Amino acid sequence: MSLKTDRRLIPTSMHWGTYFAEVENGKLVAVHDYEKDPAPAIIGPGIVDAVDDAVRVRRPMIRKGWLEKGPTSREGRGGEPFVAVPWDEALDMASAELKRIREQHGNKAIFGGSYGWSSSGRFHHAQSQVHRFLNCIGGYVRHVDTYSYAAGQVIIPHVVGPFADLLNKHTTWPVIAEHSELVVMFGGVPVKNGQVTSGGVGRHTVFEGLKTAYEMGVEFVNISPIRNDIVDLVEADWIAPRPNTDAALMLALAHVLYSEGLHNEDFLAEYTTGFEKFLPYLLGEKDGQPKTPEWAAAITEVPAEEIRMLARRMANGRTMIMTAWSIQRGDHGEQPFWLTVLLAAMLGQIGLPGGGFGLGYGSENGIGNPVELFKWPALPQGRNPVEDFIPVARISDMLLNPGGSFVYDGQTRTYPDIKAVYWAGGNPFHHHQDLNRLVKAIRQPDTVFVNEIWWTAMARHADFVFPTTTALERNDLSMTHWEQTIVAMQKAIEPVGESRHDYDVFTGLAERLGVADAFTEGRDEEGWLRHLWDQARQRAAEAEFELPDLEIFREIGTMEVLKPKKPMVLLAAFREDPEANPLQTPSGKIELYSETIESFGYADCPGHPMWIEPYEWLGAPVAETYPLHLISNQPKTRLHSQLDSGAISRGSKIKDREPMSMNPVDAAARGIGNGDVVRIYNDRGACLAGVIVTDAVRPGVVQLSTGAWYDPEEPGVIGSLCKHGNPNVLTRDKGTSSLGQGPSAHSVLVEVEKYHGTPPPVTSFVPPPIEQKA
Ligand SMILES: Nc1nc2c(c(=O)[nH]1)N[C@H]1C(S)=C(S)[C@@H](COP(=O)(O)OP(=O)(O)OC[C@H]3O[C@@H](n4cnc5c(=O)[nH]c(N)nc54)[C@H](O)[C@@H]3O)O[C@H]1N2
Ligand SMILES: Nc1nc2c(c(=O)[nH]1)N[C@H]1C(S)=C(S)[C@@H](COP(=O)(O)OP(=O)(O)OC[C@H]3O[C@@H](n4cnc5c(=O)[nH]c(N)nc54)[C@H](O)[C@@H]3O)O[C@H]1N2
Ligand SMILES: [Mo]
Repeated sequence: MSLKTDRRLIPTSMHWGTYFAEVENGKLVAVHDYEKDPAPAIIGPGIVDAVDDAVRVRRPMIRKGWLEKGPTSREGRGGEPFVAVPWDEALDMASAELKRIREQHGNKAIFGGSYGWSSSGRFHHAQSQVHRFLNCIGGYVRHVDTYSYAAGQVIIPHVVGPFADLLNKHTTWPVIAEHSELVVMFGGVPVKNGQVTSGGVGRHTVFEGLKTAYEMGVEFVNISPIRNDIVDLVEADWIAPRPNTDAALMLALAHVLYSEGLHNEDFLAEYTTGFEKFLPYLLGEKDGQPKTPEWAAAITEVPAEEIRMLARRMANGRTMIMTAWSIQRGDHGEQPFWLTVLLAAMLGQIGLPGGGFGLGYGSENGIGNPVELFKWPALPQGRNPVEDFIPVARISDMLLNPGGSFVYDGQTRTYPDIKAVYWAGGNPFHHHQDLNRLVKAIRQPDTVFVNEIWWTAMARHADFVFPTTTALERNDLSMTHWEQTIVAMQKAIEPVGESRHDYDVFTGLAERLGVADAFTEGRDEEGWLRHLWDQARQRAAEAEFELPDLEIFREIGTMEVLKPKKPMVLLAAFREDPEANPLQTPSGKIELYSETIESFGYADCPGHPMWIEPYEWLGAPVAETYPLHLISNQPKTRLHSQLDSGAISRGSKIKDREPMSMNPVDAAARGIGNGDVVRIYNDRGACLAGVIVTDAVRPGVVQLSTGAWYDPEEPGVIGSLCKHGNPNVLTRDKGTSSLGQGPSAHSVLVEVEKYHGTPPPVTSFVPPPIEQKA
């Protein structure tokens, strides 16, 4: 159906696809997939009922204790009723409080890190909005890096150069199909994750990429605790090591390559530095332990002979090593990423079509998706004069230890003393580890401000909740550098309840704080969209392609642009001429030993890659008490916590709980059957879940996706049982290492028991108690 024949089909974009919204009498009745998309996501229709469901925030809200007693009443956060307040009053009070905090404590008392995925659309992007607003009032403490790949973002620049640049230039699927003979995947290539690209998706190409490669004879090896991290179609061999032992497995592969003379010495000499510094460790000359397949077999539980065969197979032809981002989201997650590069360097195929390595194929649709690189315009965020920052996942540490010190990538810094937290477009009660610790931490600041669409757990732990619109309620432009599709997003329905765009919330605050002109530059939504589109057209002209004027773009709704002019091969230019195209590392080469990292003196991330035991894994002593490794991977039916209240996600639940997969052996040992409700627990917390018994999960491992809305039995009480199944009540809040300080969500052990009796009802999709203002 095209826009021209049916006026009620309205183009829009979400992180999981391009859609045409069908609207009847002002109500969203369906979203139709993009006709050029070969494999639309299953997530999409979840928006249809969620968009105006009972758990939307419909009016500005203030926590009752805050309204009555002001910022001294912090203990009630998360457990008290809210009071619905008229917009003007709420904005007056919020701006007065921001003013007080700035005057008494300065802007370095405001945390505006505000991590999160928000929604697609360049103008209404909530993070850009909140950062721009906070910069207009004098700045804020920011975060660096992401939950997705923080450890990778810090280690990779020391080894091969800037991370974003590397991701942008990954070898594309068609090249892999044509040239690879073997694809070895650590963490698989889960098509479920390829449903999304941050900023929007046009054509979903992961499945088609895998299928074409398979049909052209490429062989696949899936190294993962979970078999269906790769589609059955490609008939991958499955190797299921204990979770978090990939570094040991990679070292043993390197040992075989070296001891059997299968490594490429010329490549190592010409394109890398430091192999000789790593070698004594590999051979056990320093610690007396050669990193042989037998050594790795005891750690990984993969038979030594299987490791040997795999190494030989990898050296036998054109091999692409793919490592999922998940592999670095564990304790010492820097190591397997560094070792991925090292293994590929030993094979000597980096920069050749179909060879080398890739980080995050399948983690998002954008990796390997053929698209010519282009810098689309974005809402300018202004300048932030505050120098303080934290590594993104150190939020609880910061709130609980003001003035305390932390290390990060060679620096020693101090945690600021935070009095105000402002969140827009993210959900820390989804993304952060050890939620019981976060419940405690979120009580430290004087005041917590949140812009939210729904009553997420973050909104419930705020003092001020400003109801915001979804992308369907506004006009925008979707244009992202990992996709060929751009979309003239158009408002499909009126704002639900009294919700406003983030832009209008911040304009209201900016007016009261005397910075409206700086924030708006005199533009409204339409003014900004024209401004951004003009910039896009100008840049396009410079890059020698054409974009029409906005009216025409809106008329056609979507466009395909930036088809690659030639096949893309990662690091091809470097390989062709390393002198002319050096890497942005100290040596200009791939660093298999880093003098810089060595100089930091970190025991948990030394100068060359190593196997360092995670704090929790199946080989640790605590496995006697908690014998199951919990994999809290990305959900198939939603994006993180987004659309958990919608029909698609709720349709996947078991007795209203988030599904947890476990091996038949582990289930039988505990008297647990398919469809049972279980309690998952460790020393940090407990949650309920509904069981799927399946041999797709390795024994000793349970899988519970992220994203079920945190639903404490007693709201606001630390240690309360999560009735719904949020894995972050179980995960540990520890940085990957002194270097990256990334989240280590994939390193966690638990025990599981059958839940007897009637489980308490799930209440996450019912708003908290709300009182009307007298
Ligand atoms: N245990 C465990 N935890 C993990 C992970 C893991 O593997 N295991 N993965 C981590 C990773 S990789 C990530 S990226 C994070 C993701 O963490 P988040 O990005 O924080 O998760 P989302 O659920 O996408 O949160 C986005 C929030 O923004 C709101 N929102 C959407 N659009 C708008 C808007 O326009 N305006 C406003 N004001 N709000 C909006 C949504 O309603 C939602 O509540 O989670 C991390 N957490
Ligand atoms: N549908 C959907 N897609 C998404 C998201 C979503 O929320 N929903 N989130 C998006 C985001 S923000 C990100 S960052 C990416 C993340 O992409 P990834 O980091 O790749 O995602 P995960 O699902 O955490 O992990 C992928 C697989 O790695 C395996 N794995 C976990 N730990 C280990 C280990 O120690 N060793 C080995 N060998 N394998 C392991 C697990 O079996 C898991 O299924 O996904 C994106 N895609
Ligand atoms: Mo992520």
